[in-house]
Amino acid sequence: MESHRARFVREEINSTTWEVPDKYRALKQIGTGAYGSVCSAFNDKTGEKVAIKKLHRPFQSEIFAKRAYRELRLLKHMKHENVIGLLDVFTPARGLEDFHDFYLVMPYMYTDLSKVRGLLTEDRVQFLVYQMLCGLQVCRTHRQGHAAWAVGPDSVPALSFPQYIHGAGIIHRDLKPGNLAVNQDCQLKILDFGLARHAEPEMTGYVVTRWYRAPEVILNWMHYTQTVDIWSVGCIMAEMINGKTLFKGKDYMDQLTQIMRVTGVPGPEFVNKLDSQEAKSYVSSLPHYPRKDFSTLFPRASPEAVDLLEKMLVLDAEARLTASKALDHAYFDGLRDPEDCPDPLPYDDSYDNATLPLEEWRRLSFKEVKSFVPFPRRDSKRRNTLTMSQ
Ligand code: N61
Repeated sequence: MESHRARFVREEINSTTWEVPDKYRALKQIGTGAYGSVCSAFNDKTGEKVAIKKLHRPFQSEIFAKRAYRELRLLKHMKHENVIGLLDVFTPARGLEDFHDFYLVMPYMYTDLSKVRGLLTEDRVQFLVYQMLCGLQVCRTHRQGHAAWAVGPDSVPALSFPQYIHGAGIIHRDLKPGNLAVNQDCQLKILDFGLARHAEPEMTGYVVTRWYRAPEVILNWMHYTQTVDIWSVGCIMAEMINGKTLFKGKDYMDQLTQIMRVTGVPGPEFVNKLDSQEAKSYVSSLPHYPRKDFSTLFPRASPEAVDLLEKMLVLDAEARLTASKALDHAYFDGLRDPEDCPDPLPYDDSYDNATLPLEEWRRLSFKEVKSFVPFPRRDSKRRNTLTMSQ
């Protein structure tokens, strides 16, 4: 079946073997973790700089294989300029028999929001938040997590990762400045580096992995929905305006305390929505706090920006704005263009919930690699007038 198989070259990079078509030159490792590593490279045929991700032994277990398959499916699906997408995917394997690795190729992104220092002007904040919301809008989701509230012996809620039950759609759950790639011209793409495990140590203590997470996610309060990502957008927008992290908790409890000092302690209508008795009793036991005045909290922000933040940073996930409602907000008047937010394509996530034998994940992944068709690139249009530098 194979007609024009590319010539592959093999190279050792930081004790990992990379086997890539010879058009990819000058590989340099730019990230690594338990789940894989990423190299920058040049595509000799097009002259463009790319990022190539190699998963670490993707078929070592059912869990790794399912994760690998999911990333491949998600990236293949994404065809919007505010979400990372795939330029190419390849495997050096000649057939299913020797298929053990695949490589994901995407546009190289020069930096991310965590590396952008200093205060951002209002037009930049507005444009960046607008792009985050357009990106999220195409990921539009109805997926829900089932969460259990677990309280440890010292009354610190323990983290128990949710298993997804879902409909169609994609929830990021880990939106933070480091997962928002930006280029010099202020163009933003949502991605998910996800190279490290987000198990206990990464989520404990004074860590960025928790500062942008919605309270219902970090504390496993309830089934959660797409608005967990809107909470993160609120935190990121607040940080861009004030130049410092809004909820820099030193542990779970401190994080929750800091959040409630801003949002206020919720009343009984909210407590009733919590799934577990422990969660209910904990929240009802808190001393009453009023909601902070957001215009005092964000003195540099315009009234529209303050109003949008007030509607995103709401403790009750059901009362938080959705991406599409947020895009309708007056803050984006003058920026809004229906072309930026095409209707999302249906995403078949029926495998996301499946338990399959390893060999089946491997077979499905092989099929996805082989059926990849590159997406015609659309030139970044209009509004290239903004830059990240002052
Ligand atoms: O971004 C991913 N994977 C990914 C994206 C998503 C959604 C945003 C669609 C939800 N889910 N997942 C799992 N992978 C990835 C990210 C960064 C990367 C390599 C792979 O490294 C670079 C990419 C571009 N430029 C520099 C580094």
